[in-house]
Order: sequence, then structure tokens, then C-alpha cells
Amino acid sequence: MPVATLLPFTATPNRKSASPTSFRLTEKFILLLVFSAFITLCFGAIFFLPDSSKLLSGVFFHSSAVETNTRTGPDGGDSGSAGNDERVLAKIRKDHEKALLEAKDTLQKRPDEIKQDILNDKEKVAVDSAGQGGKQVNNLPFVEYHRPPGATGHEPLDPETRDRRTKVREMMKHAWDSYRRFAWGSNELRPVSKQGHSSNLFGSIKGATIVDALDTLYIMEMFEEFDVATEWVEKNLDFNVNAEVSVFEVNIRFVGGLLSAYYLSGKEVFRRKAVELGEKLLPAFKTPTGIPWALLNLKSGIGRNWPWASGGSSILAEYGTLHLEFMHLSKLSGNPEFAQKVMNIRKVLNRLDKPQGLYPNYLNPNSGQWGQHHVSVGGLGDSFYEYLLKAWLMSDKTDEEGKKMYYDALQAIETNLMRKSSNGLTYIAEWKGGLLEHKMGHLTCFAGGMIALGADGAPSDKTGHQMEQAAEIARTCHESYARTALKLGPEAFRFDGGVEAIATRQNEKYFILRPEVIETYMYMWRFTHDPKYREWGWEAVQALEQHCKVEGGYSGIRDVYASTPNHDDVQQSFYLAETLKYLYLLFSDDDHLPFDHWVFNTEAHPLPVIRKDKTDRPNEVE
Ligand code: DMJ
Repeated sequence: MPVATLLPFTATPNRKSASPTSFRLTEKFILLLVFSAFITLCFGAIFFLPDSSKLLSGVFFHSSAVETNTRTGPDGGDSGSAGNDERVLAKIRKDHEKALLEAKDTLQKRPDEIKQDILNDKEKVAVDSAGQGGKQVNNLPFVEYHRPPGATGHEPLDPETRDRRTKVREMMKHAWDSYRRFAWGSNELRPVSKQGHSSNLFGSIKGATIVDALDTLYIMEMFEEFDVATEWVEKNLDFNVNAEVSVFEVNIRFVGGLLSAYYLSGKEVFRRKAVELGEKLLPAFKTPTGIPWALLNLKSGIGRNWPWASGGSSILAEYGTLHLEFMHLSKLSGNPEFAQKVMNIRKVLNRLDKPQGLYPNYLNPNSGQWGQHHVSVGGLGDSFYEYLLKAWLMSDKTDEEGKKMYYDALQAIETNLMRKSSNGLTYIAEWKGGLLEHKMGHLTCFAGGMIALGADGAPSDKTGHQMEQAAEIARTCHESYARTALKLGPEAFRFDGGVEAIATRQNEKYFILRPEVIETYMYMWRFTHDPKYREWGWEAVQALEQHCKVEGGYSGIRDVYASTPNHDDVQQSFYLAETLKYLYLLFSDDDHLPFDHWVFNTEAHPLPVIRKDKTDRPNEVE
């Protein structure tokens, strides 16, 4: 058949042409156009066939799988195919064996270890794919997580201790379940009126109880509750608030709580949130001296001090209780600024003269001068001393400056503030411009535990003496409980006007579920194993159950000397963070959160010791 009959626009009879196959230029062009349109049509049609990707890979990209399949067929006549077949089969066998081994390995792990492995793998992938010199998408450096020892414990062998420990866990469950039921997302619970309670210490940040309780839930192995709390943190914990917060409270409860939750569980969300919040607190240090403001608006970054604090001063226990958390923030974020800020506070303090070697509670952040000369190891001063000692311990005993400041301060406290009552009770008084006020706060009772914790590092001739001091303070604080009607301690007790370890003023008779006395029992138990500390702790459990427990949680009490409790209707977040945690540890073995690996922040949030020889792996403590 002539080609001309197939082509509609070929030579026509009236055209002058030398032969049927010779075309004019325009005709040639049209022919080319039609031909290429036809080819394009055929080619394009392939893309509209079903499952086109598979077809394309089969047609255009001969994948190794396709080749393998065709070559291993029964008719394969290629002489090299037998060898290939064997190699492929061997590889498949090997892969299967490897997968089986991995599965077996995984089955032997605890669920939380499996979860952690998955998280670690994810993290590695995130870092690899980010390819930004080790930076993750959230700009945090990659940190290989290793869980420090003793994050969870085991049942004590002694049945009585085991039962007591179980009881404390049940108390935690009641406190947590009630909060969850009546006040979920609020900062705290009102257990009598069964509703949320908000304190202005946290501005409009929410969920103080959730963040404060995270590590207690973890160490008590209440993992279901821990997961629910984690999910709340992931979805709801928000620091983008236009509100003024207490830098100290937010640091010890939120930053401390998040850091502990990270170190215990390895969950990245806690590291991310802790660093995010830490960054929001940094503007508080914008003062002429670098001594931070007490209050900070998290949105504007504008700070100020409590209006009642001597001449616009910052408070010792507030600016002096950032050190542990900020050192860890630098380690976990790679940002040295956090550490620099708190080390500068030390510098300012070391330049100042100290009256009788004591640290006044008030310091003006503009002038760098002391305010009123009021010294206390209780409210306004307490955790500053605690953090000097713990900074040294947490630094793997390398922070010699912190160590010296602590033991020097303790010596000045012993000389100027520590006294014995006429009936032999040791107490720590308060100092006002050289005069002693013979009053000891419930808050001051933490000092028994602190002195015991530091006794081992004291100059050798002082170790025994400091252990005795610690035991004496524990005894005095126990007396302050024993001498009340409800067997729970008052906010402050006095040693004057013929009384010893008793509150005499109505506004000092309340008990708000504070932990300090139990904290000291826990340290004393760990260091002495004297059973009386567990007995005293158990007395406190019974009193809490009898007088503070209500249907909707646990409540503080307005007057511990009254025969029946008048509830204040607040379940403080530190009841879950500290009081119940210290009670649980009091009835646990010493290898649960062991002291040579963990240091507790002032809100009882455990932070790992930063090993001096593992600077590149900040959270590895073994
Ligand atoms: C806690 O928030 C901390 O222990 C802080 O250091 C002082 N007191 C309360 C609990 O009493």
C-alpha cells in the first residue's frame, strides 16, 4: 500500500511534483508535526494506565527485583544465574536470621527500654536527616540518652517496710487521681471544694501539679499516669504567656520537674520544654549586677522585685536557687549562657563583705549592696545554702568554690544562729541586725538533711560533729510535730517565753503539707539506718491520713493545735513533688535514686551528677 494513501495531506494531483515521494518544505513540516504528535500521544497514554508507577518501573527502570525474579524462573538459561540464585537465597536467609535475633533480643527487654530504643533510633534518624552539623530541628544538640542508675527501685525485703511503701504509693494515687478528676490542667487542687486552684506564682502558666508530680509518678512506677501527664505536657504546657511569674518558683518546680522527667524517662519533650522555659527566664538577669529579678513577665521580658522586699532587693533564697537547674540547662542545650548567669551570681556574692560571715537575705540588684541585715536558714535564705553544697556534689565534687562557700557559711550559721534550748533541743534561730529571734521555721527543718548530706565532705574533724548536729535538728523538728494535737508540725515554732518547739502566734500554727521534716528523716535514714527515722516518718503518714485526707485529695490545716482539723482547702503541688516522694524513698532501699548518682533540687526533683570525665555525655552518670 502506497504511503500516500495513508497520509491525508500528501501530494495532490494538481501539484507539480517530480515524484510521489518528493514533498514541499511546508508539507514536510506538517508531516513531522503529525508524526511527533502521534508519538507523544502513545507515550503519554502509558501514564494513564492503572498502577502506572509499577508499570513504569517495570518498563523503563529495570529494578534489581524485577531482574532477580525473571532470572530465577525455571527457564532461565543464563549460565551465571545458578550462582546468583544461591547468593540471593543466602542473603535472604541471613536477613531472616538477623531479624529473628533482633526480635528475640527485643522480647527480653522491658517495655520502657523498648520505647526508649525506638526513641533513640528516631532521634538518630532526625539528626542524620537534619544534616545540620549535629543540630536537630529544634536547635538542640543531639544528646545520647543513658538512664542513670536507680531511676526505679524494688520492693524492700522487710514486709513492714514494704507495706508502708505501698501505703505511700496509695496516698500518691489518691492525691493524683483527685487532682486529675477535679482540677486537671489547673495549677493545684482544692480538695474540699473539689475544683482547681491557681496561685499567682506561676502567672498564667498551667499544670504545676502535673509537672511537679511527673518524677514521683515515674519513681513509683505509676507509668500509666506518667504517660497521661506526658501527653498533657506535649499538648498543653505553654510558656507563651503574657503574665508575670516568680522566677524561683517556676525554676524549681517547672524547670526542675521537666529536667528530672527527662533524666528519668529519656523523653525528648521534657528536655525541649525545659530549655524553652529556661530561655524565657533569661531576661530576668538583665540588671546592672546580673542578680536576677524575682518577678518576670514572660512575654515582655520585664522584671521587678517583690514590693515588700527591703528597698527593692532580690531575695537570697530566690536568686541563689537557680544554680543546679541552670547548669543542667547549659549541658542539655549546648548554650553556656545559663551556666554563665549563675556563676556570675557567685562572683557578685564573693565580692561583698559578709556580716559575721553571714549572707543577708536581701541584695539590691542595681547597686549590688545588701539590703536589710536579716539572716535566715528558713524562708528567704534556706535553699541558697542547700544549692552551694549540692552544686559541689552535682559537679562530681569539682566545684571547689561552691564547696568552700557552703562550709564557710555553715560555720557562720553554727557560730551565730545555732542554739540549744534549756531542755537540750538544738535549733537554728533567725538573725536581725545582730539580734537573735528564737524562732525556727518548718522550712528550716530541711537543714537536718542538708547538714547530714554535707557531713561526709566536711573537714575530717567536723564530720562526726555535723552528723550530730543533723540528728539534733531532726529531733527538734520531730518534737515540733509531737507537741501538737494533730501530730503535724506548725509553720514556725519558738524557743522563748517558756516554750520550746511550740508555735505561740496564731498565724504560725498552720500546716500546708510541707516536706522539710520528712526530707530530713529521709536523709538521716539513708546515712544512719537508725529505725527511729522510719518510725517518725510513719507517724507523719498516719497523721496525714487521719487529718489531711479528704474525699477529694489532701488538704492543709489551719491550726495543728486544734483538736479537730480545719482544712485550708489546698493540695499544694509540692505535696506530690516532695512530701510523698521523700516518704516513699524513706521506705525504699538505698539503691533507689542513690545519692552518689543523683542530687535533689530544692523541690525534690532528682538531677544526675555531671561526671567530670564525661563532659561530652552530660546525662551519663555511670
Ligand atoms: C518548696 O517549694 C521548696 O522546698 C522550697 O525550697 C521551699 N519550700 C517549698 C515547700 O515547703
